[in-house]
Amino acid sequence: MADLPNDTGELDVLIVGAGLSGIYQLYHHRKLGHSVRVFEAQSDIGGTWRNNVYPGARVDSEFPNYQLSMSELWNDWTFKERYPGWKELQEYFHHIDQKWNVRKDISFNTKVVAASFDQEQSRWVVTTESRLVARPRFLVLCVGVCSKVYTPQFEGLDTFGGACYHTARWPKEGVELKGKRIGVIGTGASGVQVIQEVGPQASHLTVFQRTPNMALPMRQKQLDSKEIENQKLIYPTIFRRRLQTGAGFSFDRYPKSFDSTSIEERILHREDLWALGGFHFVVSNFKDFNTTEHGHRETYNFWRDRVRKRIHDPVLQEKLAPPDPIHPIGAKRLSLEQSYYEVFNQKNVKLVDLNECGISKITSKGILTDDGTEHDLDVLVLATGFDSLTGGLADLGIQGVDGTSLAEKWANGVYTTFGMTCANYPNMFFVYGPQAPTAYVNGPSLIEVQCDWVAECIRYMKYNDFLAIYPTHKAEAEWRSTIMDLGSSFAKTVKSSWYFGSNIPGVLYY
Ligand code: N01
Repeated sequence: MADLPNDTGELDVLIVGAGLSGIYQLYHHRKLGHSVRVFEAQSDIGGTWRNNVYPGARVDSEFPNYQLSMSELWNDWTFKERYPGWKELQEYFHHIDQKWNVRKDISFNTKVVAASFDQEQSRWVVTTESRLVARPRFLVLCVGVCSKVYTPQFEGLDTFGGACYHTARWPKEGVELKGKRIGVIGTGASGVQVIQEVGPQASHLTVFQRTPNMALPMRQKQLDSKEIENQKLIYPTIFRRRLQTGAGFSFDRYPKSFDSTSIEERILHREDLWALGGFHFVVSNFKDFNTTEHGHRETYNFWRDRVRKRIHDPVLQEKLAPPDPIHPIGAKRLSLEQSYYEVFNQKNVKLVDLNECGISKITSKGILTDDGTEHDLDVLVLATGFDSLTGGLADLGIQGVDGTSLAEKWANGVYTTFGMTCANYPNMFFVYGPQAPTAYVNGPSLIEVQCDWVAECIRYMKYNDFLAIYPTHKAEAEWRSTIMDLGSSFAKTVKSSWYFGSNIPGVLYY
């Protein structure tokens, strides 16, 4: 059988997905001497960073946090920017491959379409689009949160005569945007990045905004390689520290509470965070800044006033940085920006507030809004996000031992244990998925914690000749209740957020 180690397709472990988590999981099983294979739907490694190659795409996690912690990877690798872009991240993946030769254990262009558990043999039977069949004892799903793109059902989308791209399906060879009339729908992390990048190139840019983004200054900079070599002396400490903090970064909340601090200390601390840039403004804020009403308000007002100073037009100030917070800080993903707000001062850039005037339909020439205006476009960019938390997993066609698919199991709300396993799905694990800290933390930190646990669990199962492991329904119900208690107050305050699955019509996460 092509691409599998033997004719029966039997393996100890099958991993689905060759992004950072899939590769790190592979590393573990090789070390443990397990027979292991990775099935990857795309034609190369990199996962999210293979697909998200839209103009301006870069990671929002500050250097050196966004990388794996093993010294064999970082001792001769140096990022060049504080927030590396997609090209540099792809180079990082190639560096990993040079070190570990991961490609030899990966079947590319191999999309999993069905899987069920053979209880007699205690093995998964996994089928791919090309009819390859693998029979692993353990199935580890590493498909990430960006594998299933979300394109809203705009009327007439297929009639558009220009070029139309979702940010996560951007052509690898790039797109000529200079001098074009460009429309961008969506102002999430992808929208902010693409808008600030294409604004200066376009002959005209129209931004269709539904919810303003609370974007923070990135303060991007080039890194000095000599400085980094010195910093490497403390990398082990940094990587251990990121496992001890709330958001998986090497920095954490300010240990003082908002109310116990003088107004002077509050002002000076916020100024420091603002100058540092990035997520420091929220992650290193007072420990109760968003749980006390006045702490939250003071923080929001600071952000709003700083942003408004950068926008010339008072109407645009209101729309991009509204007088009052639209939802609690952190209930939706904040973004990092470099010149996002200045772009709206350009004469060739227009903001359409979809709350005042919605999209009526897409026409052959562009976008028709409810007020009868037709916005003519050459290029339409859909920065409309992903069916993030459950979409990629549910799409794999996996059936539990009761014959229920994951999509059916989660149709009335998501049930997992620890966001990593499911009742009725023996020997199946997932990483960076729903009901885990996924949305709230630095990716590699969580990936290492979860992958270490999964690999150790599989090692223990094999060592003790245990046949199957799965959680009970009671454990799932308890975990769901814990998650609901943690997130439901936030979830109720936002209309749509991928953090709660509520960005996808019909998906019931909460
Ligand atoms: O997607 P999103 P994203 N009509 O879901 C709008 C990771 N990531 O691709 O806010 C009009 O956040 C929607 O409006 P609203 C990262 O974890 C990371 O930007 O729902 N508009 C919103 O503005 C990130 O959080 C990086 O009102 C519609 C936008 O589309 C996650 O991926 C870079 C609409 C979607 O925003 C997702 O980010 C890229 C409709 N029908 C991605 N439907 C970095 O690290 C949706 N929208 C930098």
